[in-house]
Amino acid sequence: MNKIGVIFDLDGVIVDTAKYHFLAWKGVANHLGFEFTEAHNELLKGVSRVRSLEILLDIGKVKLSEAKKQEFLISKNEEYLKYITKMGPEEILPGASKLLDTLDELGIQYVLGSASKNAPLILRQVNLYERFIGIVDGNSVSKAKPDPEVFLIGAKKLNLKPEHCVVFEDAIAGIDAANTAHMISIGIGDKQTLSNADFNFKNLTEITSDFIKSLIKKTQTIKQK
Ligand code: B16
Ligand code: MG
Repeated sequence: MNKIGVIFDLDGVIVDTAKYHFLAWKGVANHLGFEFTEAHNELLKGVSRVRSLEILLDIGKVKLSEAKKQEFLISKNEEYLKYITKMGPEEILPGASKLLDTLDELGIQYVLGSASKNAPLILRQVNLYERFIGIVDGNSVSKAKPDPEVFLIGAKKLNLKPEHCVVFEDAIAGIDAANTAHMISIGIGDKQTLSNADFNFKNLTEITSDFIKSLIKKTQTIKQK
């Protein structure tokens, strides 16, 4: 059997931290005097912290000095950490632990590929940190998704060619990054939103051992081309 490896996004795939990002960004917006809705929050999914602030300021049509932006980036993260440090294993999204078990059984290694600088802390909070053979997070990359850097570093950690890596992602930018890296992209969430993905599932409970085995076959076909 040919070897494949898996790269998991964090927020929206393993845990739902978007709700905590929302509460923290809403606090910033309200402080600046405008409303920030859940629909606005959709625009921040998979996007880096700095880019998230730029999007939020565009929504409120607010201009800030660089020094003020830094202050808000720090205060937003402090607020976000209040929620994160209360997280526990019960917040692992349905199907995630079982999928890791399936990968373990099949001898398939996995790493994390997240935009979040808080990714190691979050994985520790939910007791999953030790299961990943590598973590690529917002601290390890110079270019954010949709740039493929985060996943290409992940492939190096897996010691695999990009064509043999499978990416689980919930954000358009992440699917685009995986596709640009020539990896197999799996969209988790709304099929229409993630129409660029090679495969689509509502959530990880739908991923079966047979599906993973079919991906192994698929990569063998790629090799024979
Ligand atoms: P932090 P992911 C992303 O996580 C979130 O989806 C995105 O909303 C957030 O802005 C980004 O991490 C940065 O997070 O402020 O903790 O560094 O989906 O790439 O796992
Ligand atoms: Mg995500």
